[in-house]
Amino acid sequence: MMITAEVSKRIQDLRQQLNTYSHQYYVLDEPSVPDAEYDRLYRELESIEKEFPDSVTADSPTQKVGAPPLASFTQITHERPMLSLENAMNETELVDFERKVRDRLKTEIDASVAIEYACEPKLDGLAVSILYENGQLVQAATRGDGATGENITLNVRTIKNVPLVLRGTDYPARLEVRGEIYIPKAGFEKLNEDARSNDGKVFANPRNAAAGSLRQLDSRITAKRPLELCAYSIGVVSEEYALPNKHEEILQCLKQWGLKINNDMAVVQGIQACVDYFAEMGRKRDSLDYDIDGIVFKINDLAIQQTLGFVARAPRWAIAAKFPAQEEITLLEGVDFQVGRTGALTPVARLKPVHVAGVIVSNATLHNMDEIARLGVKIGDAVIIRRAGDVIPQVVSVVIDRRPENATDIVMPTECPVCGSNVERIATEAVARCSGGLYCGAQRKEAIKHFSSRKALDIDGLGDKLVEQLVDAELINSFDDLFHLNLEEVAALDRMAEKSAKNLLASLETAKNTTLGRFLYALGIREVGVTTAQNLADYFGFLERIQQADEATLLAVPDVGEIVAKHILAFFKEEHNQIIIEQLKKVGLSWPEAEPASAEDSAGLPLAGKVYVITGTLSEISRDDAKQFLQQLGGKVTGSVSAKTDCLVAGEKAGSKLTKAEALGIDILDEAGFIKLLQLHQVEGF
Ligand code: 9MJ
Repeated sequence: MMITAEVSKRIQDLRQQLNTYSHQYYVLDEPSVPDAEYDRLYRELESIEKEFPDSVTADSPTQKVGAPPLASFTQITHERPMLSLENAMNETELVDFERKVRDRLKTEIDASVAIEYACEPKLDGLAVSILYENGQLVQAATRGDGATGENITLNVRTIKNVPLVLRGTDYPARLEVRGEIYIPKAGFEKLNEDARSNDGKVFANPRNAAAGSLRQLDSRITAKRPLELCAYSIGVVSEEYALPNKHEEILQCLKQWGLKINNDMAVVQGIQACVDYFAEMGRKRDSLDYDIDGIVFKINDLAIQQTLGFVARAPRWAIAAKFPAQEEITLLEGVDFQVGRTGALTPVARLKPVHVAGVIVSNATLHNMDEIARLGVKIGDAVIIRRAGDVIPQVVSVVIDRRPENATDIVMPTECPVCGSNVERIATEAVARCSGGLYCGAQRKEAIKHFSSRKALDIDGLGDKLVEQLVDAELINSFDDLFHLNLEEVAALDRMAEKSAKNLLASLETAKNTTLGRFLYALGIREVGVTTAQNLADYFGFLERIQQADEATLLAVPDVGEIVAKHILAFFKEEHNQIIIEQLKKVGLSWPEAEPASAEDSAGLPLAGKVYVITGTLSEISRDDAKQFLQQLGGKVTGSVSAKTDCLVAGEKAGSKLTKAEALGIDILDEAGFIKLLQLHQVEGF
């Protein structure tokens, strides 16, 4: 079919709009439209391109999904070699670096003039070269040995923040962008979490994950990995192009042309300021979104860089100062099994204490028995552990060569290490559980922590440590014991003054007046989260009706599927749970009970009969408030999208619920649309 000028124009507009939105989202970190709007435009472009296949160009935003697999990578010779960096292992070596620079530049820089440095966090990924010709991405290569690398063009094209077309018009006809491709911390955690639950490949660290993702012959796999590019220099540039005089200005050009540069970089005067920057970033290291292994200091003035030149394969005008390593070797001395609220037993590695990136580590998680099998780890092994940021330290791998003869297998205990009850593993689950329920001290502690938590009974002043003390001192064995505590007992506990003891007793009194939803959530029924608990409360209105409900009735409640229904039935069938509920009522826990709002009650309300789900991040309004407003207008709010859902309110970064809603053809409201809805119905404050 011939393409009309009108369609052609629409294609161009859509591509430009999508590129702009991607740039705002992935490069500037400033999303300007909800994901749903982006997706709508993307789908429109996709469908036009499907109708007019000849209109598809290599730089279309739809072409970032990967291509059929290659048989092998070809080699690319870098027009200009890609350099490595000299390392400084401590402050003295950094100061020495400047002294050597000054010695070489004696005739050019007066000793009284400070040298200016660009300080850049050193990302731990893979160095790449990306070539743009007339603004179009034409080639990408790994650094390789610095002289030749592998052609990874198809893979790099799939990376979300790598523009297929440069922005603006004032870029050189030929431009080689150099930078690091890496996986941010959150993306790495999610990648491994997904791999653990789907038997996929678990990566030891973000660097390996980035390397493994980039070196895929099938770029459609690369497209699914959370890779990012951070540009930090240029290689070849058309001769006629007049470049600025400072490294920092080149980075600003790259930014204008649509490439991400590091926002945490700084320009400072003199090596002492570099030392200070290093110390400050060292303090910030754990809280950054991405892993760094040091700081790169580069002389900012390009003329000075030129004068200094290179030695071997590293420039004389730059140096990398290294941070302490995030991975260390230590010994696995034993494995303990920790028991959680639902009885799940988690194996925890007891390690010979070792310093990792400034912190002494003596425990690491081993997740579950499948993970132990995957690692092939035994007690007595030398293991590599990794600590990055606030994430719990992980056992990354075993140093098999160092396995002692007396290394022993790790076995799941058959009895709970805390209470001695049987440990059971359901064939379909990765976890094994203690069958002791609230008889088990560990489960009791966790259950009481949950019972008193903010979204449950919200008992002010009853923190985790205090719960542990109370259980250990056998002052509380079950929920109702909390309400029998007396002042002397509480005040006698460690770190408890009389005033805080009084406050605790007062909050316990206050917490007795609760709601049915909170009470149900506080009971800790498996798979019953805040939303499901509230839905049960709204649907039944009375606790007794929930206790007596059969499976079919439970399934009618929004959000309740077969698994949840089974857990609810099993919970209320247990005699000791019935006793706990009776005891709680006896000590005075109460909540307003009322006939559930029937369709008739809300009939007059504007959203009567409509079922909403809220997902993603809302910026103007909290999710709790959003829910209340919808309910106020007669709507029902549930936690998961199904055919019963009428509308999904999708904030930023909405994930699988949005995908599902789209697949089911359910109405989707972004935040702006949601606020319009509230305005339309004259909700106060909007
Ligand atoms: C990293 N890895 O973040 C350089 N790097 O410059 C930065 N690496 C580099 N610069 C010249 N920020 C060679 C390598």
